Amino acid sequence: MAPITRGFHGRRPAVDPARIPPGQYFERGFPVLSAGPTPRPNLDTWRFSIDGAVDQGTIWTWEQFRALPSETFTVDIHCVTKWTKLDTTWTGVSVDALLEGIEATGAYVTAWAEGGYTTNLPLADLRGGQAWLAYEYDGRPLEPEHGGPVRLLVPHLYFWKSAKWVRGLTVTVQDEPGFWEAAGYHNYGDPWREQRYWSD
Ligand SMILES: Nc1nc2c(c(=O)[nH]1)N[C@H]1C(S)=C(S)[C@@H](COP(=O)(O)O)O[C@H]1N2
Ligand SMILES: [Mo]
Repeated sequence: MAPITRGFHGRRPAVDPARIPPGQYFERGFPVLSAGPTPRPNLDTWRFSIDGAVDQGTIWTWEQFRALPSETFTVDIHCVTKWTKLDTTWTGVSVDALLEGIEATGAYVTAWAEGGYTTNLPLADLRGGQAWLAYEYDGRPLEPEHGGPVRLLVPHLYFWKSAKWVRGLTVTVQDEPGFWEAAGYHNYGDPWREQRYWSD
């Protein structure tokens, strides 16, 4: 029988400070931040689209979307309100998989969500295994409060870029500030360069 060392069992592992971006604090919980009510879309009529500056617009039903190849991945997330959550595990479809066979003629994307939320990113930041449409968190269907049925997940940028209840990606030729970007948040939002506001 393995002896139990008292005082060691249950001790919290130290958080590696190198994983916490400047100005952020380590958060164990999962705060909810929404600029509006939580939508609960009907999956029978739900659609996801890629449109705008592309050779061919594409629309997926929920069934078609769920038939796309998925990945399970573990990433750190950083909210501009200063919390950082480490090792969050998600399942979803990479944006690379969605874009397969679609030729983009613009270099920017506006991700838009049910309820009107938008956020803009360079298309390059959604490619190369850096972004997903996530529909499971921690092995369970994504809760509505956290963006279920599906949210964008772009963990290398501040979390406001990860649009909850995402319904489409519109490729644009010009970079067009989204909801928070137009309200003074940084246009790009790299947490490691602490790009919180336009002036940063
Ligand atoms: N559609 C939508 N997506 C959104 C938001 C929102 O208000 N609406 N808030 C953003 C912000 S500011 C953050 S920090 C994260 C919060 O995600 P969470 O509630 O799952 O923590 O979602 C982002 N995506
Ligand atoms: Mo946020």
